[in-house]
Amino acid sequence: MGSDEVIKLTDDFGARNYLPLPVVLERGEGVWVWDVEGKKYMDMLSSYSALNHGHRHKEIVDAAKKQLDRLTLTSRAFYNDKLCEFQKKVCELTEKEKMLPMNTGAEAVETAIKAVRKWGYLKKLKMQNAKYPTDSVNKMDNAEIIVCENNFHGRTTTIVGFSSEPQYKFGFGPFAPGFKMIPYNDPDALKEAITDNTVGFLVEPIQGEGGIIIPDPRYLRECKKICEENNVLFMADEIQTGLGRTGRMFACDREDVKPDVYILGKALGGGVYPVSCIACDSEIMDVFTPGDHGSTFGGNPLGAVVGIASLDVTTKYNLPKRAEEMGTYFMGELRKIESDYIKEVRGKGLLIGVEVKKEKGTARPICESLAKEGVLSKETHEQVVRFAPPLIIEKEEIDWALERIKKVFES
Ligand code: IF1
Repeated sequence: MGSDEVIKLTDDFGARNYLPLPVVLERGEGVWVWDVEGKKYMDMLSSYSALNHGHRHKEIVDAAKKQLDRLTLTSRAFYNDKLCEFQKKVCELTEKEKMLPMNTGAEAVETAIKAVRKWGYLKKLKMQNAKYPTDSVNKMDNAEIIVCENNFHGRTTTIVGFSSEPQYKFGFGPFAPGFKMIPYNDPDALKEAITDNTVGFLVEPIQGEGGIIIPDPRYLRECKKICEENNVLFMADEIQTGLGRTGRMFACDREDVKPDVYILGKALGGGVYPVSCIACDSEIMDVFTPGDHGSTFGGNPLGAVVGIASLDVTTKYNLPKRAEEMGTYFMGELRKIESDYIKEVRGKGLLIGVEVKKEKGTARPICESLAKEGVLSKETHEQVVRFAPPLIIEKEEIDWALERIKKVFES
């Protein structure tokens, strides 16, 4: 089928919850993808940072293929022989004592919310002796979690309930209580918002969907200190910024901040399979007792093998360092482009945003022109063109993209 027919069929039988660029992809390899007419594109979105390893990384695909011929799913009613190795790897990487495997990022965020709330009730809000099922669950309804304006943590109704983006909320209420919103990049706002009922602070080290918003240096460190002083858990959503994207293994590493709870996803699945998790010490994770929480696919052996391979490839090829080096080069070259469309080029590692001046319109037409030139990107928050190529990208490939990006921005 040609692109037009695929697009029509997709629109005829599918929900209209996206407005994709008119590009119909059928094959991917490394940083490259091909459409059904055989046109070649460079993928500079990486599925919003889930493709840090590029399309179909051989070592990840080979690991998955081998496991597909052995065992794919057992549920957690039984053990499997791969999850333990994946758990150990994540704990070593995050220097945390325990991890809990889930599938999508939103599920990991929801898991972190449940862990931190229950930790709050049992270990902070004076309900140490609360016993299930004798104690009324309804008494446990005062835990508060602080979130930031312009956050993006996923699409479940609990999560969109604390979004500041009206469209993500419109028509989906009523929303879960117990969340308080503060401005991003303002440690004093955090200090003022904390009450005796505050159990957690949920934050993206860099706001992706918010438009690649990079907080001041020391922001994360100051917030971590405020959390420690108030016995509030620091929950880092590293689903998009983690695993090398921003030039360090975790974006929190830039400020030597060790979150109380890591929330991971996207690239953890190697661009092959949905894998997410939270990682934290036993003092928090042990609030979960058998039957408290779970999921059909969380911790399945196929996902575990893909997760292991994803982490092995990330460390073996030192993808964080590559992101730092290639990102510095890429941003340096982007900043040399002479164009009265460009308001600012910002980013960390290979999470880069080019902000288009409002008076010149939105970023969408730029993304459409870039796609015609063979560069796939995506606007974020109207005005920003996001460039987030796979971390395996070579300098020559960046130069290939720069030629076309220059042509679009200079024309
Ligand atoms: C869409 C945005 C990016 C995330 C962070 C949790 C999640 C995401 C920091 C949830 C997911 C995705 C969702 C996808 C587009 C993309 C996105 F534009 F929506 F906001 F990357 F910036 N925390 N982000 O970025 O993970 O449940 O999706 O696995 O919803 O269209 P998920």
